[in-house]
Order: sequence, then C-alpha cells, then structure tokens
Amino acid sequence: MTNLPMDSADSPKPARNAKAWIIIIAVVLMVVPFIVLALNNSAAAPASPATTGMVWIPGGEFTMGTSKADEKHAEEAPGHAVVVKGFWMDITEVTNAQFQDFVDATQYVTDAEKDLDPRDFPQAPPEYLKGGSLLFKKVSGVNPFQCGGANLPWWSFTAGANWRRPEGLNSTIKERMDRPVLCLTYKDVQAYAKWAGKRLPTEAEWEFAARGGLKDKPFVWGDEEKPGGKIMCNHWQGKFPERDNGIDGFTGVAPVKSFPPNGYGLYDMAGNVWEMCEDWYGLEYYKVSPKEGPIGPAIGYDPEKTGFGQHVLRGGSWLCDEGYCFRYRATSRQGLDTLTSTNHAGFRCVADLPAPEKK
Ligand SMILES: [Ca+2]
Ligand SMILES: [Ca+2]
Repeated sequence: MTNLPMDSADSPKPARNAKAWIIIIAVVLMVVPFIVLALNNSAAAPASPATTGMVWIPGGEFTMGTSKADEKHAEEAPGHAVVVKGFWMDITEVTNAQFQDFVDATQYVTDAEKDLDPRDFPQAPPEYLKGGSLLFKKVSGVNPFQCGGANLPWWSFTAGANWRRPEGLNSTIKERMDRPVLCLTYKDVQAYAKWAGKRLPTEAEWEFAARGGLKDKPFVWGDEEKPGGKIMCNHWQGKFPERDNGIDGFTGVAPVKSFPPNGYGLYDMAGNVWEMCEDWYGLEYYKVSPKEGPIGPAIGYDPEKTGFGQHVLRGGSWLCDEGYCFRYRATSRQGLDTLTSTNHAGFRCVADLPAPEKK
C-alpha cells in the first residue's frame, strides 16, 4: 500500500490530498461515536476492580432464624435449615462517598428528591406528595409499647429530606461521607447495585454472612450482648424514643467500621443502619421456606393495604434500644414499604463472581 504524501514539497496533488482528507474525516466520523460511547461507559462504571471492598462468603448450611423467638419477635421463628452458595459481599454498608460516585457517574435522581404525581396518589394529602423522607424525631412522654401499626409518633415525613440532606433541609453530608447513605428507596438501591455490577443479598445470604461462621448465636459476635461490658455495635442507649445517651459513642449513624467486624470481616452487620435485602418480607415465610437458596415469598407483607408491600430489612439500626426494639440480634428482621425512604435504613451489596483462588 502506498502512503499518501501529507507534507511533501513535491506533492502538489490536490486531488489525491483531498481524497486522503475525505478518507481521514470519514474514518474519524465513524470512530468518534464509538470513542464517546466507550468514554460514557467508563464514566458509568466504577473504576476499581469488581471485588474491591468486598469479602468472599463461602456459603454452606446453617440454621436460619430461631425457634427461641419470644412473642414480640415471632417473625424470626422457626429456626430452619438453609443452604446458600458462596458469594462476595461488601464489607461495609454503602457510604455517602460511594453513592456520590454513582450519582456523579449517572446523574441518578433518588425518589426522595422527586415530588410524587398526584394522579398516582389521588387520596394522599398534598404535603405528602412533596419529595422527602421519613425521619426519626425524638418525642417525650410516649410509651412505645402502646404504639402500633403506622401510628408511630417518632416518625415524621420531612419534605426536603433526602440522601444529600438526611436530617432535613438544613442538613448536609459534607462531613459525613464515610457514613452509610440514608433516605433511599428500594428502587434507588437497586439502581446503585446494577451500576456497581452487583445485587442486593437475599435474606438467607445476609443472615449466613452476618453470623460470620458462628453457629446459632444470638448476636453476630457470639452469645453475650456485651462481652466484657463492651458495646459491640451502634444502637440506642437510653429511654426510647426520648433520649439517646450515646454510650456507644454515637447518637445517630456512625462512620462505617466504627465497631469490630464479624468473623467474615464484615462491619456493622448489627446496628448502624438496617440493610435492605432482595426478598419480599413475609412474617410467616420461615414456616414454608425451602432449604436450598430461599428467595422469599412471592408478595410482600402489606399491613396498611397500600398495594406496594414490604421488602426485608436486616440487622437493626442506631435506633434499636435494648427494651422496645432489640433488633440488633443475628435473627432480627422487619419490613420496609417499597416506596418509603428513611434515615435508619441503608444497604450493602453482594456479587456473583468466582471464588478467590485457594492459597
Ligand atoms: Ca449509638
Ligand atoms: Ca447495619
């Protein structure tokens, strides 16, 4: 093939030069869209290797739930044999910094940042259609045991609260980038997981991982709630919902990794924020769960008859006290309405990637 002269004193061949430029421009025009596409894709994908910040959970058989559940926690019974396959899991709850990376790459707008369409919710009062989140507010003179259903006075819908402003309009995450991201819906966390090339854990995977290789223990660190008097996770100390004494060092969410990891090296599997799982939430599901890789019931618990149902939350949060909630135990579970975002629920992801090579 003959090279076309590009800068030669003896190449007054305008016709050939014009032809060369046409070819070059045509090639550039063909290639540029692919370059732009490639750049966009690289901007949309996390830069770090797939398993960075994750640990391999080997899988196996375990007893999920407990047959020792008291009346208040009947949804944790019965204990039943379950088998899960191995998977990778984030060692921490997803942080504000990680969620910021996702939003920067995708311009994703979370549900709490958007107003609802009144045509979709004709019965809802206008103030509830504003973008916002359900936030905890301290209240005095309330006996939590006498509250129930949707009438929990310590929860208030706060317009303007979202992951960027998790305590309401005047708050910020500026000094909180290492804390769990808050105020997300199930749809939001699914979007993050998809972008990261990951997924939410099933409830069975979550509990297997939380137990950290221990067998049938009430806490993810063992038998005793406070071994040697030490508080082992971020929860509430004091009179709920009036006063959090923060004896564990934190009132509200703590930076991830503020407490010791479990046997698999996972942090905050108890407390800090509840963690969303893939499964729909079913109070009675453990009675009918299959042994191999259960994925939850076909529809979610829906006590308020909203038509949307609840997904599983696991692990308890900074709001769980020793008396009323007491859900920072290994078997604790509850549901969260699919459309609701709050400042005590977050998530972590898992990934279906090959097991690490044995050394
Ligand atoms: Ca605390
Ligand atoms: Ca947690």
